[in-house]
Amino acid sequence: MAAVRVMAQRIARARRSGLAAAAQQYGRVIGTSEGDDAVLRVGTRAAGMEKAMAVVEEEQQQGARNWRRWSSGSWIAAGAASLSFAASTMTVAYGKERVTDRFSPKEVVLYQYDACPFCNKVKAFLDYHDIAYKVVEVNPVGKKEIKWSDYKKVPILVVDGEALNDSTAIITELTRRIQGGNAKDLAQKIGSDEEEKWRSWVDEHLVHLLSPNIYRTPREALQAFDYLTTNGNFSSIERATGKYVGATAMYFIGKRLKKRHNIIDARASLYEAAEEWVAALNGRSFMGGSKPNLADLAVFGVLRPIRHLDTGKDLLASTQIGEWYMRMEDAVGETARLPEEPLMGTIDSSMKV
Ligand SMILES: N[C@@H](CCC(=O)N[C@@H](CS)C(=O)NCC(=O)O)C(=O)O
Repeated sequence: MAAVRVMAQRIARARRSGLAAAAQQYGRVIGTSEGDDAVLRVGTRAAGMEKAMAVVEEEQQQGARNWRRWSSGSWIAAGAASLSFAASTMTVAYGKERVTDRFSPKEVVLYQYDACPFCNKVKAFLDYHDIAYKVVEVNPVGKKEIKWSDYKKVPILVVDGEALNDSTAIITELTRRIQGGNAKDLAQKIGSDEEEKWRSWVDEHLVHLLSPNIYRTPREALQAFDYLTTNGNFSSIERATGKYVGATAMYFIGKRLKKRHNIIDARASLYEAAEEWVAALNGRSFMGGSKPNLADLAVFGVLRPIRHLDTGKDLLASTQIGEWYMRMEDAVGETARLPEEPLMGTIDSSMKV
């Protein structure tokens, strides 16, 4: 238990140095901004968490014991799903929908957190339409990269100097521009009723199932934070401490969010949502028919960052969503993200949709 005591002392030090507040920021990366106050409260309570850390330690040991057995089982299932998919789609190839003839901005810059589901919705849209974009990875603790913006969440998409906020609004606006519609005509219909209904379902239902799942157990919370801190923009001190402080805080927050959204069993609810989506496809390759529509891109976008976590692997192995998911991977294809280079141009933050 010495290790647990050391961990509790470290967390207490982290609390004093303001890292509990940082945990709040880490948690938002995948978890959305809901439950912020709760994250802070739980984070600052972390000093007295010997018991919780003992659970983490026990879970980690148990996890290590089960790891080989678990992961091989899950890979076999995923492998079987891919094989059956390969067999069933041998003659069908899905591809991007290129729009450069209708929409070709000079510079598109996405301010994001790499693992944020909303940012990944926007990336799925840009990748699928092959709209080249640069990425600025925002540090969730200081957010200095978006100091210029009044809007303090990500994603923010800057299109030729004009800042667009909110994933759904960004995608709607880009679609309107691709379709050549009038940007000011908000009544103009973008998609079918079905498409709009399922886009809302993603924002109002599906995203809320992510945090309770990826932070479901202490081991999964650590796995998620390992991924977040490895891929996100963090200083080395934030990276070293954030994983433990953040994972601990989010483990408890995941439980609160579960309650808030009336989720009894996080995995069961996620599986149910996946089956609901597959049922809505009703035998179609995509909700959009032979090619993805905005609902397909939204579901795919929010699931993509959890794909390689336990939640994502379980989801593909335990539900029928795998075949559609792989068709989406095919259709969305390679990323349209440009290699990094210093940013040019100016940002007009007063122009928003
Ligand atoms: N409705 C927004 C939600 C965006 C959102 O909540 N983003 C989170 C990251 S996943 C965020 O920026 N939270 C605030 C923060 O990190 O301070 C959208 O669809 O873009």
